[in-house]
Amino acid sequence: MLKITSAEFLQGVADLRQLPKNELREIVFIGRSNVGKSSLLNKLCNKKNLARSSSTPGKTREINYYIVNNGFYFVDLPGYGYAKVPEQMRAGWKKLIEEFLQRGEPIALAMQLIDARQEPTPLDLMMMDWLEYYEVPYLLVLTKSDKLPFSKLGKTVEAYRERFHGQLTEGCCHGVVPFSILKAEGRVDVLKIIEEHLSERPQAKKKAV
Ligand SMILES: Nc1nc2c(ncn2[C@@H]2O[C@H](COP(=O)(O)OP(=O)(O)O)[C@@H](O)[C@H]2O)c(=O)[nH]1
Ligand SMILES: [Mg+2]
Repeated sequence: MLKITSAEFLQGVADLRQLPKNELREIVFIGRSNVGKSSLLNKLCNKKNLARSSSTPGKTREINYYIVNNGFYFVDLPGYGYAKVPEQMRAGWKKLIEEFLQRGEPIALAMQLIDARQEPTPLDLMMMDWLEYYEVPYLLVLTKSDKLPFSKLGKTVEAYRERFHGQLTEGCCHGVVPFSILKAEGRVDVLKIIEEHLSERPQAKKKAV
């Protein structure tokens, strides 16, 4: 299993011209404000305050780069879905995220976070459509899984698998993993999948036969 030995904040990026010069492979974290993105990042790295759990949701409009093991990046995309964000800022957010995803190759894997207790929001579904469109492989992480009773959680995971990772869906979803910061449920699974994707070389895009 992947062992994280170092993780440091590198820089915030508000414009793609500011991307880090050293092009390393990226694990990208996506989700609405308050879904548990910072908590997941911190837990994976076993660092309490690597990613700040922001008290003002929707405030971070920058893409945050963290350098991990001096070999790859964790990339925290700005959270979405915060009601008080002005329309103009929302348009800026869309443009930034789409341009970011279009780069394709450096992205080894995206983590799409959804609260285990909730249905995907329209913005979650839009994000997943973008991931499919730009052929970005992604893992669906169901956060705050401790808040559901065990049996309900099992059913929820199954329902998500069927919908996004079933035999009939040939898309980019590479799995569904429940996660909780209490007892670090899901940490090992997530780290294993990250390792698999980092060791795969970027390939030419699949062509339909
Ligand atoms: N019970 C529980 N609470 C969580 C979990 N993950 C995050 N939270 C809480 O949810 C809130 C938002 O988390 P945060 O990581 O800041 O979300 P972000 O806005 O997506 O970065 C915080 O109060 C966290 O303590 C979890 O697995 N279980
Ligand atoms: Mg955060």
